[in-house]
Amino acid sequence: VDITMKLRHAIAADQLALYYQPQVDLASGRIVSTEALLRWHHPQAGFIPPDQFIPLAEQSQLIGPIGDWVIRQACRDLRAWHDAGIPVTPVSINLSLIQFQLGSVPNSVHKALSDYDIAPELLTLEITESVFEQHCQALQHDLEALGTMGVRLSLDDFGTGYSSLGHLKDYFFDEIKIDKSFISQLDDNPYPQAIVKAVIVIAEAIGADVVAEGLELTSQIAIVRQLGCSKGQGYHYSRPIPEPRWRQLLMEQT
Ligand code: G
Ligand code: G
Ligand code: MN
Ligand code: NA
Repeated sequence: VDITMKLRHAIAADQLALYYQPQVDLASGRIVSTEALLRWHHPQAGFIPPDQFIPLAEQSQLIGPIGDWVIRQACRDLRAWHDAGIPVTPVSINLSLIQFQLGSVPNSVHKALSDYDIAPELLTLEITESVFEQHCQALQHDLEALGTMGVRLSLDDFGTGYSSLGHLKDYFFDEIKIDKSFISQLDDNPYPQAIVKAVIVIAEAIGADVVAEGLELTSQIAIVRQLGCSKGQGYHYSRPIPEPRWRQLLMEQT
């Protein structure tokens, strides 16, 4: 309750920040895109991890304004990089189901893209697979509207949810992210390898890109590449970093 009160003031008090984690082409090691991850620094309580405050934001519906802040901040950053002459890559942001239930997502995205004059294909919306576990009237319609708008849609944490394949039948996704729980087991066991291979084949069949998450070891990178995955992210390449360092990385790559 106390922390929810603090969270209520976090936007106005300028305590939120987007960190950026590179997504790389596994063959060349080049950065091709990035995932924006929300961070909250409270002046007294210190760093509060998203695993703690996102659920509170969802319960209190603060995820509405916080989610809108994330959408706008990603577009603001894209605009700033572009204006600084930095060759930008697409940015992925994470969305919560509650944001769709609150009914604001397509409008917020459309307004942010238009206010900051950002090409829709520079924005990818990650939706975690668990959103499909609860009924949400708006979801199908909103995802279609967002797809029509031209933003990319990504199915996050793939393989961890209930009835993963059903979602691929009912919705269109440009990208599938293989959950890090599969990647962390790749070395030990043939079954995760078989499953990752199958996901890559399914993604190819439906025309979706695949991103391997949680790459920490060169051995994991070698295995996912051998299985046909061309893109990944993880601590091996970089942790999520503050915007100034991300900007530096982008500039160094030119
Ligand atoms: O950054 P980290 O790995 O600690 O993130 C923990 C969890 O918080 C992940 O599931 C991630 O998707 C989620 N998360 C991070 N940033 C955001 C955000 O901006 N919005 C939502 N809804 N979830 C986020
Ligand atoms: O749920 P989602 O995939 O959006 O969350 C991404 C989370 O995974 C972020 O909190 C990020 O900090 C974390 N993450 C990114 N790379 C790695 C990694 O290589 N290993 C582990 N354990 N976590 C990672
Ligand atoms: Mn994600
Ligand atoms: Na994920």
